Amino acid sequence: MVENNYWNSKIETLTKTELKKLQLKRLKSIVSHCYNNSSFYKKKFDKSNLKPSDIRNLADLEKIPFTVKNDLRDNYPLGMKAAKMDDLVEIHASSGTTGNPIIGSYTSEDMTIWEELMARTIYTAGGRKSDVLHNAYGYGLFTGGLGFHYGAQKLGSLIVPISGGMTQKQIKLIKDLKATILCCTPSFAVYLAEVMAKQGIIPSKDLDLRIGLFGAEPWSERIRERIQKELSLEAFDIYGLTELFGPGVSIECNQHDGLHIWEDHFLIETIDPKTGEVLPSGEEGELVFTTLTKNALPMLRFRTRDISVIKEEKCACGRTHSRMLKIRGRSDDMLIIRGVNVFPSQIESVVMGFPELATQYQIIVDRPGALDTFTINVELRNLELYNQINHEKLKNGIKNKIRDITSLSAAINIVQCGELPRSAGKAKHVLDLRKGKM
Ligand code: DLL
Repeated sequence: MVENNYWNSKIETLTKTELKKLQLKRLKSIVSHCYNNSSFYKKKFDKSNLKPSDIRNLADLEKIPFTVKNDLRDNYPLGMKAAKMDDLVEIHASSGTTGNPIIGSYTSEDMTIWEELMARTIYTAGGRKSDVLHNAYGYGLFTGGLGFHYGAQKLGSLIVPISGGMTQKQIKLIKDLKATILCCTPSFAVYLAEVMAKQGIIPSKDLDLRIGLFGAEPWSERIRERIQKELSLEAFDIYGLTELFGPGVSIECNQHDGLHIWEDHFLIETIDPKTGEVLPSGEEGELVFTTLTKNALPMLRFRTRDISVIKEEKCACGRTHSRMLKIRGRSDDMLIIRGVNVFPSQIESVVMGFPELATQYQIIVDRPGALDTFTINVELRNLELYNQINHEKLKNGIKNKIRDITSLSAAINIVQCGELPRSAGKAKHVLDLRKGKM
């Protein structure tokens, strides 16, 4: 690989020893920053009888307690921040386990780092200044749209900030502006391919797409093959989460043999999701990240719930930063529907708010074509209600509440009292029929 294929060759090809030295320096500094500026972390450290000076080498990381999604929820909206309110310049958000979203906050220094990370990420997948980047990730609170936007601008590419939806317009602009990079969820890419095929568009002849940057939800090698063939482009997996800036935590290089994690900004561990025990690299487990450079909302040992395997060996592309294999699944019950994180408990809280409904409910997610379908079966509290209530009004009431919380439109089915399956053991509220179709 030639030198100019790196965004920052000095950083991307550091030896492991140099990388570890940099990580330790940054770890010590971020731990002190957390202790001195975040009451949340100070309390956590004090409770464990830990002082920043106890972190002397990378192995000492294990002394620090984990941070979990619930910490962010419990400290909603900005209770975990480690910067002054006045120094915050932006926030992003994703769904939490209840009605409260998870808020990620950024100082202007954080924004500069994120923009640089995203530029490096797009560059690693082959994106260059001369590219036209069609960005169909959602703009707004979601980190996807703006994350790509900032990175592409740093790179100097032409960005088309179309956001999600408007499929016809997307296709028209991809064609007319000669987009070369497509950024969207993999399921939207499949959908675009389907609509294009119906319109008689042949991507290899009619379009200029050459690269796709797909992430925000799990996707398989089967989907990759399909997208590559149907859209005539090279598909790259990109990973990230709101708690760790957003997209730009890791990306595949042209070897497509795992996603390089930017280890100058993140420390990575894999743990046994049941016991919390740290696993040797190469073993499958839950990914745990420590941010080394984030100021507003640093994450010390953040449990992602995402299951993967870490490969430490140097990649054939020349980069030394470790790789994570494609996400294998999650260790909690979070669903990702059309790229949006949804917890069954969010749906439950809506159902429980309607006195006409029983406590039974069922969430059915499927992917009959390219896009996810999202159906909620709810059951009436007693038999008499069936003829007494206005079904349409109740359905719309539930639908609107679900949309408020998840931003998704769900199909609601009201069934008669006693119709939904009961279980003797753990209630099974979720039927994810997408498995095997992805
Ligand atoms: O989905 C950030 C992102 C935007 C990544 C655009 C890539 C592209 P959240 O909404 O906070 O952030 O959701 C984070 O999505 O914990 C994973 O479970 C899942 N996820 C993200 N990327 C991937 C991926 C964005 N490439 C959660 N493969 C994470 C599998 C992914 N799952």
